[in-house]
Amino acid sequence: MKATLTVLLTALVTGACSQAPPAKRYELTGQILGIRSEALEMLVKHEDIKGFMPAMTMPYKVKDASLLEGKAAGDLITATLEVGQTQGILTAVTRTGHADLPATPAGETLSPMAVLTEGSMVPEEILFDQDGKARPLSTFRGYVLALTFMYTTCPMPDFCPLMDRNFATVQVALKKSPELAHVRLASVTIDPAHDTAPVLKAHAATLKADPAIWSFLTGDEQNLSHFAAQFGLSVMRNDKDPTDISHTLRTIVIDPSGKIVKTFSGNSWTPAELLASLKAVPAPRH
Ligand SMILES: [Cu+2]
Repeated sequence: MKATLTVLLTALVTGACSQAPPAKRYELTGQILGIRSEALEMLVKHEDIKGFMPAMTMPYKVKDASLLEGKAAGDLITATLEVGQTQGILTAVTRTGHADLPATPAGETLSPMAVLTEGSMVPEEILFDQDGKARPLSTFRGYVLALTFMYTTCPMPDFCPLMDRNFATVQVALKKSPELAHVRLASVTIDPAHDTAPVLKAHAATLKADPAIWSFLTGDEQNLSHFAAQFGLSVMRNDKDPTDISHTLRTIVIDPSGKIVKTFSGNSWTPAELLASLKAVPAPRH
């Protein structure tokens, strides 16, 4: 018995050190709403993925260009979603038919209001931090701020969890760079109903977020959706299922006067790129 346990433990430890855990595979059924060949990406509106995530509309990377061949917006598909440690990717895509596109195209094109451009002032927004303290956006004036959007239960490792990992990497760099002591990070939840202050506080702890540098912010759901939309971020909620949130990504660099310096779309930006853009903003004079 003891020997068996030792063998088992050794196997577990060796396995953990030598290789990443195997990717999990899920079958997905849905419709292609758009294709970006150059990014090896398709926007898919899919049904529930049993055991993984609710019905959503999201961009997915495909493993290689051949999977996009002969596919067009409107195609009905079945596909295999392979979810590893850091990303989810489609490894097989089969066309099963074709249907008209939904009347309202989802995803990047859906932007219900004018998007703030670089150089415009970020409007005031009342937010609350992970301690439940009011944190109006204007309290970040005088700092260079990187702000992103996420939610703690996002199931896609290369979406919100990637934003968290990138910010964690940037925080490590900030701590080593006294010349960047005026930089702050803020992660704003798009799921305030679930992501209350205590939930955000626990989430921040798992990421080793230093509250002096990195805040997690929540607020009123409607206000937050409106706030996020101003940066071009689309959030679509399923009225019947609160866990079903389809969304895009935006990360914004804001200067000490409250002006937008740069907007990163999607998930392909790197911590080094964000750091470079934070460094390029002149430090505030005190
Ligand atoms: Cu997400």
